[in-house]
Amino acid sequence: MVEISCHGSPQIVKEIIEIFIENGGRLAGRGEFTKRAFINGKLDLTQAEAIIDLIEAKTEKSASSARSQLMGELKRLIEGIREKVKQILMKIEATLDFPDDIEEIVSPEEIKKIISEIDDTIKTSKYGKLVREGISLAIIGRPNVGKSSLLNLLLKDERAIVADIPGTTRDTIEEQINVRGYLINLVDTAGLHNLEVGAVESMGMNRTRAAASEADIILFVCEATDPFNNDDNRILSSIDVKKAIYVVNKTDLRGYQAKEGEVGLSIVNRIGIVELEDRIVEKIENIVEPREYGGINERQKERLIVAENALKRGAAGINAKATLEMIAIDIKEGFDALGEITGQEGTEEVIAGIFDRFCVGK
Ligand SMILES: Nc1nc2c(ncn2[C@@H]2O[C@H](COP(=O)(O)OP(=O)(O)OP(=O)(O)O)[C@@H](O)[C@H]2O)c(=O)[nH]1
Ligand SMILES: [Mg+2]
Repeated sequence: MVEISCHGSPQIVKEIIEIFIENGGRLAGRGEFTKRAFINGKLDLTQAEAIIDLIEAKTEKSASSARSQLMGELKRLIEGIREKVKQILMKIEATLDFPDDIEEIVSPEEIKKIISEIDDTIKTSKYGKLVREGISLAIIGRPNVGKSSLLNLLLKDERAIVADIPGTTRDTIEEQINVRGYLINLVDTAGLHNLEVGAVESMGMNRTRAAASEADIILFVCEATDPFNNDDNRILSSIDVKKAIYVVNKTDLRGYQAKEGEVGLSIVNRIGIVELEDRIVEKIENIVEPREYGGINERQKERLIVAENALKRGAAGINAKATLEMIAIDIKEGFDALGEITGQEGTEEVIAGIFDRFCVGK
């Protein structure tokens, strides 16, 4: 390996690269260095994927999840499960020529234990999705209650226009924020009301309704001067209140005693923010069980489901006294699917797909 230190001007770098290429060198491909580490057995596929996760990590929790996967946490887990499947497969294969009562060789309970281990791992995909993609949180309420002010406050930036005119926000505004290490996709929306509206405002309100139904969490905002009035209640009846955190804003205008399950807020006086964050975190941790370390990604989840289903068929086969060959086919399918997670099995295509997500130089 040769490392070149040169002056940083693009022209000098370009000329040096050209000299190398003229002499038989070539530019590295996407993720080529990581791919080589994978091919040489220094990393498995889950660790290679963790490198992308780490590069893309936007919050502490995203980074620590990626780091634990990079250290081989998931690799060891999957290899452990796969080893157990292999033991079963070997037992079946060893007795293929001496057909005996299959239940004496492998019990369905043994397979069920593995299935439940796989199931536990699949459950971590919720946390995996949270740390990779974030959780969606929509700010919903009637016009002028301070929704955009709340977005700006949480974002610590004057992103959205705030004005004392109902109907200021026409379109949804999306931004990512970090609340105590959790990645949140925050959506500010157009205020919902029942008055005559023009075409643009009505399109905006349709987007609000879509945002409310897609959100994992809804910040329902109303005003301390007139909290939970008919308009508020009409909105509340149109959303899934299980997802809602009730926020009563503008408590500076009129003293408001927040009831159980409500957060009193004054955005102008910056009062109630810590409590609001507490509620958001609480809500997230109700939806997704917090974990010390990583959750699996969509690819890994899909392969685990394939493995789980194959093993279920294998266990059913044993119960139904199917032939050893038939049972072995199912168990082997499970074994292979697990191997595709770590990259011990699998096509060049899958592997190429993973490294294509890298940038050059990684
Ligand atoms: N007194 C007081 N005024 C506030 C507070 N929060 C927001 N406001 C004011 O309320 C008005 C409306 O705020 P916005 O954030 O634009 O309200 P909105 O809910 O986004 O309104 P639409 O986009 O029209 O639906 C602005 O004049 C804000 O300055 C608060 O805590 N106290
Ligand atoms: Mg607004």
